[in-house]
Amino acid sequence: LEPREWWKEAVVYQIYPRSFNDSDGDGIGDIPGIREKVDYLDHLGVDCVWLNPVYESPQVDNGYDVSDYRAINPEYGDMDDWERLLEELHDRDIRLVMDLVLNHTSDQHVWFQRSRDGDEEYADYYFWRDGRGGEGGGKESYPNNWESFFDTPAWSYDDEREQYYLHLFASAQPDLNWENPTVREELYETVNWWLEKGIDGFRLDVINLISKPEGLPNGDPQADTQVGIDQYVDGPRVHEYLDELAEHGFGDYREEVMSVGECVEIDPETALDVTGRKSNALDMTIFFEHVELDRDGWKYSEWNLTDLKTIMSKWQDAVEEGAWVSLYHSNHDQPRGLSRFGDPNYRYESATMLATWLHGHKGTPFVYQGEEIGMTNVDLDSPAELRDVWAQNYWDRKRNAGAEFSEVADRIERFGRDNARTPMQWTDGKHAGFTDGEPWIPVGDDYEECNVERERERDRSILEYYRELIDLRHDDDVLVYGDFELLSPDDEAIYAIRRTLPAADYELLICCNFTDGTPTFETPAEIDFDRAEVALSNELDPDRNPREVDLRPYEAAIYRLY
Ligand code: TEU
Repeated sequence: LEPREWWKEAVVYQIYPRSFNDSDGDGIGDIPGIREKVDYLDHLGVDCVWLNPVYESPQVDNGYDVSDYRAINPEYGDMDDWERLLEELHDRDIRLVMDLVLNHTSDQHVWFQRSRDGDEEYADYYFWRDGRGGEGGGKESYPNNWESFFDTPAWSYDDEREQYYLHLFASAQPDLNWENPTVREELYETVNWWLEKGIDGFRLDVINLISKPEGLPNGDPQADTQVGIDQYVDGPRVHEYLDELAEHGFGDYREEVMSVGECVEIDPETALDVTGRKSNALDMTIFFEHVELDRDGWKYSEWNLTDLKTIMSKWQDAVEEGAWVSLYHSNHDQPRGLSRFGDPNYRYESATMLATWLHGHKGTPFVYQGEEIGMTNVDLDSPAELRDVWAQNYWDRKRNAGAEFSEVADRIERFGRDNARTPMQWTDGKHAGFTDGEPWIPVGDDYEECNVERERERDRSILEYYRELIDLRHDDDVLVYGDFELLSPDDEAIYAIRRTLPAADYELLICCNFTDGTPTFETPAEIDFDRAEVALSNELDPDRNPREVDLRPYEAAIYRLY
């Protein structure tokens, strides 16, 4: 067995605080609201909570624009509330991982304010550049041709400092200049400050964007995604910075904490580099290839199951070589996995199938709030319902080019980030039990049917299935540490996995029907079903001999083969 690590054995539950539970009726989720649900998390059996940013922030990007790293956003509560939450989680053996945004701050951060005011000490905290052809002018005058992740140029002009500043996300999120050693030290101190408060790790936001190449050279104008991506992703000093972060930021906490790096555009080779081969700050990466399968920016592109198999297998090979990963199909940036890879018409079957499929791989499973009750994408009635800055920018750009909303609505409904950010559906009561006030974002239409309370009343519920799946992982080393083998790679309907561990006296077979049809599962000849035991299944009659059986729509099962 490879060395045991708590974060390999754990299931992580992701909380998007703005939309989880509102305790004070202002329509915005908060930390006391999370505390009311700690027993819910305990019952579900998760081992760790990843909390999206709760720091002081003007909330242009819902907290990814931090104005004070050491204060709690007043809408969410205060530091006492946060400390109490930590304590209550720890009382139930649930760990807490904070989301650190070190690539950029808010433009309301005092560092940026001073930097824009021309304060000497802060002058180089950010990337300030003169325009190329006259100040404040059009596109031609930007310092280079880079574009942001959010559908705008990567530069904005500041009237005060009379220069452009770089932002790889919204214009209210200026990029920090990691070239400046003082900036780095400030950030490492912040990291250490949080660790001393007793947290159990970090999810590091867009951590592979922190190093920009010297001279900020132009990007390839023909790039598939935004221009500049070939320059600012995995920059030249990224490993040096990561090692420094591990040493100065994590320090003595390095071994015990979990460190998850969100790495945009990452491939398996780079994942191996950042999880130990070249630098040592990350235990695992969040990769993107599987959630980019069906899209090209805002455009839909057809996908099929064999492509998903190819991508996942490639990443499972990387895990085998040492690049541990976060396993997820949903998060706060992605449309709901159930709407995307499953079928809301088969809510129970396809939500549980996707869970089985995901947890069947090698890596640490992440459950995004609402996934465990089968929440889906939402309809968008008008641009007034848009909350996400990225979707708003996209719509602005299209509108300026003369488009009608109806021309972009489909795409935003399919891929918009607001899909994942609607309030958690607790009950069939007013606003789904999320708030007594007016929710900051509309509640999903299906809340009467899809909510925690209803799930608890059902004989077979998605919620209970998740509980059992998580429980299964807790005493199954094969599920955590077993080698991964993909079976029937060419099958377009069935995704089947075999997990083996030399030390165990059984192996696992995970079988998932990704369709609403009834395909036949032709078990590979080497698999002996004579002594198969069903560990978990979403099928009422799972004991029928799985060899050459017709699967039911979205059927999923985990078998133990002795
Ligand atoms: O996300 C980075 C990122 O790459 C996404 O914005 C991505 O481009 C988009 O969701 C399409 O998949 C992180 C955070 O998770 C996100 O919420 C923040 O908006 C962003 O960084 C900036 O901090």
